[in-house]
Amino acid sequence: MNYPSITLWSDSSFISPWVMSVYVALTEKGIPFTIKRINLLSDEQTQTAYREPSLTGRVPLLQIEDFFLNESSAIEEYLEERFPAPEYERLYPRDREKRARARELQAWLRSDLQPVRQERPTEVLFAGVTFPPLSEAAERSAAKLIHAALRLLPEGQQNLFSEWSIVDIDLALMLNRLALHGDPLPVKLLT
Ligand SMILES: N[C@@H](CCC(=O)N[C@@H](CS)C(=O)NCC(=O)O)C(=O)O
Repeated sequence: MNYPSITLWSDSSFISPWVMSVYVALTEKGIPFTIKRINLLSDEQTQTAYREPSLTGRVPLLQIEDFFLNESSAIEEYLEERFPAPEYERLYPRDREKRARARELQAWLRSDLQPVRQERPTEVLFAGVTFPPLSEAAERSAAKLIHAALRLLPEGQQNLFSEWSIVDIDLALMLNRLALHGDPLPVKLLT
């Protein structure tokens, strides 16, 4: 197969969960790609080259030939259409309603739970950094996350939708902000 030239742009420290999600999506699809790193704060020359084609100036940014796309879940939906199952690994559930639920969860994980994201940043995941105990707001936010995860995860299963999907990665990354920090989680979510 003649693959198009694909580049995934990441932050230079590899601490973006959204870059990781797209990295997993590309890897699961089995498509060859290269990674370019950008120092979002200081590397002016790279920033200029990066910012022009990027709509949002954020990472991840996917480049396929001369097409550029930001926003991790939009990238994943695009990859799913462009490299569809069964030839390539499926990223989203087969079933329509489960697929809708998966998109719902992706949108929610990317837009809500700000206190957890602030007080348990991804340095917890990728650098083992520890932070002060959760504030009340973060406790409430964590409780919402736990409630949703318990409700969605079927008993005795490791995947949300009875088959692997990219949303398993997104949810695991969010839960691991708490788990790897030693914040309490129900046993069902730890195993
Ligand atoms: N909703 C976006 C979030 C992207 C995002 O927040 N990226 C951060 C790194 S984790 C970033 O680029 N921050 C630098 C900036 O906003 O200028 C996605 O899912 O791709």
